[in-house]
Amino acid sequence: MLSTLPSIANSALGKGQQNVAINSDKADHIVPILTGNEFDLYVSKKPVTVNGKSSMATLINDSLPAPTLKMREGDTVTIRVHNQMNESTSIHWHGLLVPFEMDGVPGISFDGIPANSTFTYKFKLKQSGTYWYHSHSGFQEQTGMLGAIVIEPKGRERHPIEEDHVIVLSDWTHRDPHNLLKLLKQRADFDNYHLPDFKKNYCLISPQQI
Ligand SMILES: [Cu+2]
Repeated sequence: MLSTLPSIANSALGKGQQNVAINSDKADHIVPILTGNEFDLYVSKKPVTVNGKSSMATLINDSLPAPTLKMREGDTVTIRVHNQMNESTSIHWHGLLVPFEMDGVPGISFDGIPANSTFTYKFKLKQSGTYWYHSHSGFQEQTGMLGAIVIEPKGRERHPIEEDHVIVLSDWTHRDPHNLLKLLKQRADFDNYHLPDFKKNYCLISPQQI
């Protein structure tokens, strides 16, 4: 299975590299795929360059978006999340049926993963399919902390396929997400350039009547 991100990014960070260049006009971005039943995810804040402009991102294993996790139904998976940031973090396993204490939403069943510490998630996979995971802390998801999960069925695929591709799509803003939320609270249509234009639409239907 390949996990590709055409038209968003060109490369994950190389080891020891401090800045990752993301070019929306390059179509060769490959997101790392981690497989098995034990995973180590390292969360860090690093500067990324998107379309020539630098901003801070929240990366897992230096990848934007986060690596695709490939698992197998019926396995018990152990996922160690190493928080290398000076702020707390969390991971929500979106759509997965997990024990409540493994759900990963701070304030409900756990307190989050404190700065510079490790939390180990462990749960049995009771389902198969394609899902995603993301931070549930601060604006870390908005700054790149999200990725895909693929759980292969225990038995045979219902519809056998030769190749499986996962595409992750997300928005990117150079604006600080705290600031963006503040602006959206002041004006709900802030940054929305696609509002319906009644006059223009009506013109298309009946130009002579306007
Ligand atoms: Cu979620």
